[in-house]
Amino acid sequence: MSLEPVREPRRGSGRRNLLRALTGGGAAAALALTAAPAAPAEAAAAPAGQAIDPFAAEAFRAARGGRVREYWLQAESFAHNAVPNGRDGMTGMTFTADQTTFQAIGYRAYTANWGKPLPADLSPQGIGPNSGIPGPVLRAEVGDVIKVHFRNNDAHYKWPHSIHPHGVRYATSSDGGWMDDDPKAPGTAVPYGGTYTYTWTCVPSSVGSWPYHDHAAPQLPPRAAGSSSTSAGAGSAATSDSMESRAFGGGGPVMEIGAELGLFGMIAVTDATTPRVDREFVLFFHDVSASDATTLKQDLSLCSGGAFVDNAPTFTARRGERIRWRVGTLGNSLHVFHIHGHRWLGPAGWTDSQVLAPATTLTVEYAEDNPGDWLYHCHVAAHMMHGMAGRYRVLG
Ligand SMILES: [Cu+2]
Repeated sequence: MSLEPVREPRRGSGRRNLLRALTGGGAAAALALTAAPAAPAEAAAAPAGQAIDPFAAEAFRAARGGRVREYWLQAESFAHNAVPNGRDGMTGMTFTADQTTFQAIGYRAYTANWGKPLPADLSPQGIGPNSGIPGPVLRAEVGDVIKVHFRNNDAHYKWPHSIHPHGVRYATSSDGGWMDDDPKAPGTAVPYGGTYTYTWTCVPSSVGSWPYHDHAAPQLPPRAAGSSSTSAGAGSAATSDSMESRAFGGGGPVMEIGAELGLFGMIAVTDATTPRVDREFVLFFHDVSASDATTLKQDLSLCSGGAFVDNAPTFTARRGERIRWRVGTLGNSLHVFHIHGHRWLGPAGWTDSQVLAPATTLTVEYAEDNPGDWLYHCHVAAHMMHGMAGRYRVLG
C-alpha cells in the first residue's frame, strides 16, 4: 500500500505562512557535502499570501545551484529487541527478551565507500541515532541533489533490497520500486552483496518530511519454527491471490517485508522559509506482525523500532525551545499522532491529534512552554496497547 504523502499546509496561505515569514531562518543540513556550494537555491515557495498554481511548472532549475549531498547507506540485518527493558512504562506489563526479539533489517549511514558507520547526530541538522530503525535522516535543501550509494549487506535473510523515496524528483532508474514485469530494472532489487546509486533532486514541492523505504521484490517470511527463510526472489512474485490471502494469515510472499522489518527512514527537505528549530524529533509509527517476524510472540506496534513507554524513544526538550517533529508511518494501519499537553497548528487549525495513513507524514512545530513528563502515542487504543507510545520529557 502506498498512498501519496499528506502535503504540508501550503506555504502561500494562512497563518502558518505568516508564522514562517516571521520566524525566517532555514534549517541547514550537513552531511558529506560534495561539489562547490553555489548560490542558494533560486526556487522557493510562493511569497506570503500568494496562491500556488498546481499546474504551473515549478520555477526550478537544477543548474542554478544547490549541492550534491552524498550518503552511503547499507542495509544490515541484526537481532533487535523492541522492548529492551522488558516493561511497558504505561501499563506495567512485562516481557521477556525472547518474546520481543526478531531479526530486523535497517539502513545505516557510513563514511564514503561504506568505510565505517557515521556517529549518531541528534541535532536538528543531524542524521539521528543511525541505529538502523529508522534509517538515517537524509537532509537536503531545495536545489540540492541527493545521491544515495546503497549496499545490500543483509547477511541474515540475503534478500534483495532497494530504496524508494517519496517527495523528491527522480527518473525511473532511481525509483527503487520492483515490478514483476521488469524484474531486472536497475536499483529495484539490489542483491545481497550488490550496490546501486540513486539520484534524487529536491524541487520546491519537495519541502517537508517524506519516507524512504525498501520496495524490492516480495519475499516469503521465514517459517515460524525459525528455519531459514525461503527467498521468493525476483521473478517468482506472489500472485494477487496469495498476496490477498497472506493479508489474512495466508503465507505467500510479502511485498515491502523489508520495510516492515525496519528498512525505512525520513527525508527532510528544507528551504529558506523553513523555521529554525532547537530540537527536531523524527518518529515513525510502524507495525511488525508475528507472521512476518516469526520469533515474536505477538504483533507489535512500534515507535521508531521500540515498543512501549521507555522502550520507544524518549524525546527530551527544554522550556523555551523551538520544536519540530517529523512523524511518518509505514505498515497497514491508520494512526493518530497525539502529544499530551501540547497543541500545534495543523492544516485545519490548532490540534493535538492528527490522523496519518500508511506512508504519510506530518511536520509539527511549536514553542515548548510546558515542562513535565508527557506521553506521545498513537491514539488508536489497540495500537497503544501493542506498544505505540513513548515518553516526551520537557525540562524546566
Ligand atoms: Cu496507530
